[in-house]
Amino acid sequence: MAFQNKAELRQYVTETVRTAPISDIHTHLFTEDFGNMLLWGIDELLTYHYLVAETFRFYPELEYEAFWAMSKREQADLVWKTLFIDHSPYSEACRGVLTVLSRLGLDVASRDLESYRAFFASKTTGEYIDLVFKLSNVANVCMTNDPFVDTEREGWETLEKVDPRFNTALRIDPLLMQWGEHTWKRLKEWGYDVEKAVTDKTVEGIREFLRHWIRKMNPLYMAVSLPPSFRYPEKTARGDIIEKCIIPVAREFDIPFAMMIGVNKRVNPALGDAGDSVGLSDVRAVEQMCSLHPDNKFLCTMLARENQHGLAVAARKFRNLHVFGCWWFLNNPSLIEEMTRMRFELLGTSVTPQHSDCRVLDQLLYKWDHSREIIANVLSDKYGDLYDTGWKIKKKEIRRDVADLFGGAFWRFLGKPNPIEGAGS
Ligand code: RAT
Ligand code: ZN
Repeated sequence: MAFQNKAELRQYVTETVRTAPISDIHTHLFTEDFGNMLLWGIDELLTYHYLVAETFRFYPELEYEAFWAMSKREQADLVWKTLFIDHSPYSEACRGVLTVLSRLGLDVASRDLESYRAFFASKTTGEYIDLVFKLSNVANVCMTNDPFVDTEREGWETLEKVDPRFNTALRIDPLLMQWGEHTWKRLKEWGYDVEKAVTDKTVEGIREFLRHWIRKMNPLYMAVSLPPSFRYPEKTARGDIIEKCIIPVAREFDIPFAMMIGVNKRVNPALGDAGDSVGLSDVRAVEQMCSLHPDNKFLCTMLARENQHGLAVAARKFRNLHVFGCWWFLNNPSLIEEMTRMRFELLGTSVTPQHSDCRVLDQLLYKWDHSREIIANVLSDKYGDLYDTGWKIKKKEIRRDVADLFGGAFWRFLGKPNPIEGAGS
């Protein structure tokens, strides 16, 4: 039955977006098998690096080392006192903590940190994973699997089967960003016949390394975070490794190369993970990549707000490019709204408007709740514009489109079946 008015249409869109299962295509979450690498609970939520950065702003005299020397619980206490009690917690990262508590049924009004701690202490990891997946209605997440991290590499040695709710992504930053400094030595230690120069022998060694991890992890894509200075093609070890190793191996296994571009790493190293910043990047590099390698697939997200329009236009030119997410400093309501509106106008449903980037499992609850609300609003406006032309949108078409935006378009781009059963029907 057709919608009688725009209010009815909006209500249906909102409900559909609120309840659609999601494939979250980029997170830093892990399965239970990886032990401590999977972060969850109130102390992890409060010490999320986004909140650590905000806390330091209130203490010009606090030594960075003094903060890092505190226990996790002490750090969380300080963040709570500073950002939630001494000041109002309306920054997006703070608000997120409160959304999580509220979604778990905890009494946010009580401001009783100890009672929240008691709630988490009563849960086992397995139980809590089930609960968060259920409450967030996220069907599956993609991990960030970095073989250069020792604990992760060791984890893979004994892992037999990966929990099907967790997909894998092979993350290769050190291969591209620090080859000449130390990565070549690590590969050599691991038995690959490589040298510092990117010679034919090195190329073959790196390819073997990639093949080994792709066979082991079965990743959906290979990913890297790149600085604003990234150009392509470029006459550097990085440019050579991309061209001679990443591109052919990605094609061999038919997986995309995901470029996350725009991070100025460690502008304030004392802040640790919170010390990275943003810079304007070159969309032309992405266009060149897509143009020079038409038989490869590329995923891309960029960190600077100013790059978003160019990137969406690039995706109109290159069908081997799939744009995703409102990344990191862009994951704020005002910017999600602006970017989503612009992307829908330029790309229709052939985009993945959001990923969560969760580092703490519980964050699935807030990141997706907040984004669902914005996406529903933008989508309602867009269908409303169609309604005004006399176009009669059907409910099943809305369900189809929403399923595309929450993973369907991504899986189609990969050329793999969407694991969410009956998605969009
Ligand atoms: O958003 C973040 O947590 C960042 O620290 C990064 O991890 C970023 O998302 C990345 O994947 O490099
Ligand atoms: Zn990330």
